[in-house]
Amino acid sequence: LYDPNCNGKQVMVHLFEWKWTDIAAECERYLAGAGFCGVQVSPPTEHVILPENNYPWWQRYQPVSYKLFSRSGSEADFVDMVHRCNSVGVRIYVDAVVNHMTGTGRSGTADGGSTYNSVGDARDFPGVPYSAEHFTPRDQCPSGDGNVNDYSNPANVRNCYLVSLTDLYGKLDYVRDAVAGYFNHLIQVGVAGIRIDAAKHMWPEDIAAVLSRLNDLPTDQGFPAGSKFYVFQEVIDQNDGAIKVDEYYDTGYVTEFRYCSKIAWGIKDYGQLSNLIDYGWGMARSDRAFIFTDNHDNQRGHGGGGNVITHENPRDYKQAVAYTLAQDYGFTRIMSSYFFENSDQGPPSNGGYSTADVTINADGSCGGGWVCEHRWNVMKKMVEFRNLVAGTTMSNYWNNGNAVAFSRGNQGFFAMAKQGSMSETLQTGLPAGSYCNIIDDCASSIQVGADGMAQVNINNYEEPIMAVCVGCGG
Ligand code: LAG
Ligand code: CA
Repeated sequence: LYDPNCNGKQVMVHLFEWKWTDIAAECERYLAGAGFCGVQVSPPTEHVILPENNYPWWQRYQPVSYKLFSRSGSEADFVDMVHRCNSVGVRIYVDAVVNHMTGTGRSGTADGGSTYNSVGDARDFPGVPYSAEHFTPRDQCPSGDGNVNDYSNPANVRNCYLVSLTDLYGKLDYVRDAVAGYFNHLIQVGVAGIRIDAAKHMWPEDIAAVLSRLNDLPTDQGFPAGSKFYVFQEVIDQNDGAIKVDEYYDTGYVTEFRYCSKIAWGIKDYGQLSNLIDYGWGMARSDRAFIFTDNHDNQRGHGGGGNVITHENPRDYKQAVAYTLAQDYGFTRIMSSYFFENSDQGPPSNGGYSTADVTINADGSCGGGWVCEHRWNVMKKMVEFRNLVAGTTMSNYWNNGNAVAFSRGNQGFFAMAKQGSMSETLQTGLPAGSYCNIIDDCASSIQVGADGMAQVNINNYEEPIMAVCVGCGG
């Protein structure tokens, strides 16, 4: 439940809207070598198709059945991806949408062939199958129009319809069995874990009841006997309502959205980095916190939005991700995006509904509208750093408001300078020796004396970051 099942590796990447064929190739050609734990993939289930909205990315958050057929590919493609990624030691984590089915008032046939009808009182999803009695009864929802509109009341948040999405009645054994059946199918294929979408809108005991029905992970996909599904739950707790992240600790990790605001603030004002993790704010304890600088929602103003740093500001973004991976709080995910002009826009396409391939340029960057932050040199090097220093704590913390530095046990040392330069004599915590900066591909280095002190110089406006470690880099 709490182990991502990736042999101690520390960083997941969300390949938002990528096709299964591209993810399989990315595992083999890049992620395995770069030391990634695994990939969060977009929802793999059959979903509504919305030409009238120009096939927005969010159509995949309106499932029609648990058949593995989506805009990212067929079940055969999905299985092939999971197997190929597992065989190079990169795990797959599914974005699981199980709080609800489609929005109300929708009907049609999904891409895997299942029909759906949520018009009027109809709640027909024969592909599962679900029908009207499997949705939360109206009298359980204390809101005037049946939609979530009062975050101070848990029954409102969890029993009403989230943006008019037909809400599954998680109290029922039938619904629990259906959702567990979907998850056990993923497990049998070799998926290592899930993000539970909209977990805040589900009762923790309903999630627990589903998880209690799950099988162990299959040994034929390289999981040690007795391995459990890794679970991280999307709970947006910004100290703005009745639902708190700690209600979900027994059922897995929780997304810590306050970290997104905190790191954005810290990059703007380095002084704030000193108290980045603020348990007074109610931030999740480290061994339950699932953290990220931005996600597919808040990078485009959805899911509550917020003040976050994204790839659109590369200089700040590199600092935000570097700091996130350097410090010791939480389990980390990095975002891999596509460029967009409006917040509904779907992924790069071949016209209409068909998602375009990810193209890889000769220099290793991506083309065709894909940003591929995870391929930026700083990100790749910091993944190496985080894996290497795993298990050590931060110490020798130094921060003068313009530059910051700290060590990770006696394994690593990190420094960052907001204005692009710094020159300080600092305690590195490292054994004596010469260490090169992996961020600039070892163009610069530091000499650590017998007392652990070193002269730390940074002179690089675009990437004002230093990361050195025992046994990394050149
Ligand atoms: C999540 N977290 O709790 C996802 O991270 C978030 O991306 C999902 O919303 C949400 N839960 C439901 O799974 C996304 C979009 C919404 C979109 C929804 C369903 O952010 O904008 O709603 O997916 O596709 C759309 C329309 C709404 C409409 C609704 C139902 O924007 O206006 O009411 O569909 O028809
Ligand atoms: Ca609900």
